[in-house]
Amino acid sequence: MSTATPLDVAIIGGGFAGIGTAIRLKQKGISNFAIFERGARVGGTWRDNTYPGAACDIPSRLYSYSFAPNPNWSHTYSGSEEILGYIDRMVDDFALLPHIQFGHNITGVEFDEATGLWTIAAAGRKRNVKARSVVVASGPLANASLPAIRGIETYEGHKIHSARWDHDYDFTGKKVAVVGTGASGVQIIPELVERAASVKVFQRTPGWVLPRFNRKTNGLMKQVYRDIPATESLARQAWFWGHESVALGVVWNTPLTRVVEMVGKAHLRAQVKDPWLRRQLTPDFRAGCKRLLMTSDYYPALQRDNCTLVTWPIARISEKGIRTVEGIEHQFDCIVFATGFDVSKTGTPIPIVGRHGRVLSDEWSGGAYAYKSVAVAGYPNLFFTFGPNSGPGHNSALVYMEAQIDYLTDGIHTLLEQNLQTIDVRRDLQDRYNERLQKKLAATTWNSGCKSWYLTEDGFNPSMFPGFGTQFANQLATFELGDYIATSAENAPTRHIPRAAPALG
Ligand code: N01
Repeated sequence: MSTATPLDVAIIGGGFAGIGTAIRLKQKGISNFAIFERGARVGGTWRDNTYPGAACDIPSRLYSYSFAPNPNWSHTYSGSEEILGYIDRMVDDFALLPHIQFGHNITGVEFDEATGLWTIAAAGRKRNVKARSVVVASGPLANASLPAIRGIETYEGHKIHSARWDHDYDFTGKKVAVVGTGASGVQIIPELVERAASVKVFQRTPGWVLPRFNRKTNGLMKQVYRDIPATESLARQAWFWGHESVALGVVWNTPLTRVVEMVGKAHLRAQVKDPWLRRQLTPDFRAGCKRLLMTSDYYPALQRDNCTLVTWPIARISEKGIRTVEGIEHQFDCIVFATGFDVSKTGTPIPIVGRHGRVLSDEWSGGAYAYKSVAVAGYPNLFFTFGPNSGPGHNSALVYMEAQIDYLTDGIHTLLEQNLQTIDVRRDLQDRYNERLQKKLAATTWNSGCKSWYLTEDGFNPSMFPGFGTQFANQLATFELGDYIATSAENAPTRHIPRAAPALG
């Protein structure tokens, strides 16, 4: 059974991308939309990642939307709580709450050729919702991933994943292990050494660590940002161009990559005096290949008396702790897994069935691809945020997200205003776009030989955009209907404006 009147837009996910999409739709006069959120509050990755020390390593003025500026950021870089507060505030300021359906875990979307509508199904709900267009805004870092280490299920102590923090667990006096030294691990470790009796850090691959200088924004500056909004926008521009300039050394494997590495090595030398520890912490891959780690607290934390770095590979997890390959069993009260996320690079976040029963996860089995990261031929009126090849290595993900949101909401606006039944991206354009993209990726640091969550097992890169943020935004600056095959809607559903988003019963 389905609800009678179709939505104009169904947005899947109430994180940064879903909320940004909703704001832009409203600003374009589209209000017949719903956000389906599986959790009980908005915020996505910033709702889920509440581990101690969780913060963004991109300056807040740039890690926010230009259409929702915040003059009140407390520091250059903000913690997760402040970022979550910003997302909550956007919901209030743009009156989005009536559009949000919480507790709706979308289990699949399917296109119907006859009506030109998508059917959206949610777990445990008998009724489906129909929508003329869908925005998949569920994000790549939504599903926490425990590593497939032998014996992990036999461990009798406490297990915590960084993205599912247990705030009731008291670390005081505890023997703790941290597995993983990526962007999350390096933020957690400095906090845990303050609380636990001992911390052993299990490092598989040392990353490139660059210093991060966080400054408090004083009251006067906040006042200036509030009173003269142009200053806030100027500051954002300055941060943007500063990050853009880093692309030359981080995105591409160039002589400037060596300069980034020199900065990383100088930081290591300045903070770690012991040559053996320095050696253990020295990366053996090009800077930028894996995500750069921005922290000035990590190396000092590792050298605290109660902290030990373990570089022997893990053989298995036992009932009492972690056994490394040389045969030592390290015993713990608690193991913290900062081991990242289950990123769907070769499938789709939810089952997506397009024209003539085609299944997107089958088409993406060798690696995901799309046209300009947002649309896929054969799946009309459906758009992705943070879709294939939209990741930056050097700039703010929100700048990239904003460009996608503006483009796809223009597309939806065109669909509705011209009363089209479908807009389906041209396959020839999509193929040409991806051929060029993959050629360009070959010259980037991400494809220079390390293993990361950006790549599939076969080394295909469906994650990152090989260029400057400016190029990414420019390619999405105008929604060209000519790039799509459009069909008119003789019997397109009549639009109506509901008072609140429909729940799936
Ligand atoms: O996850 P990761 P993360 N045995 O996948 C190790 C964003 N983020 O949660 O490098 C032993 O990067 C793994 O080792 P290796 C950001 O986009 C942003 O830290 O694969 N170790 C690695 O050290 C980031 O890229 C912010 O050899 C194992 C770690 O676990 C993304 O989230 C802050 C293992 C996983 O690192 C993910 O970051 C935090 C095993 N079996 C996160 N399996 C900002 O500030 C995995 N590892 C914006």
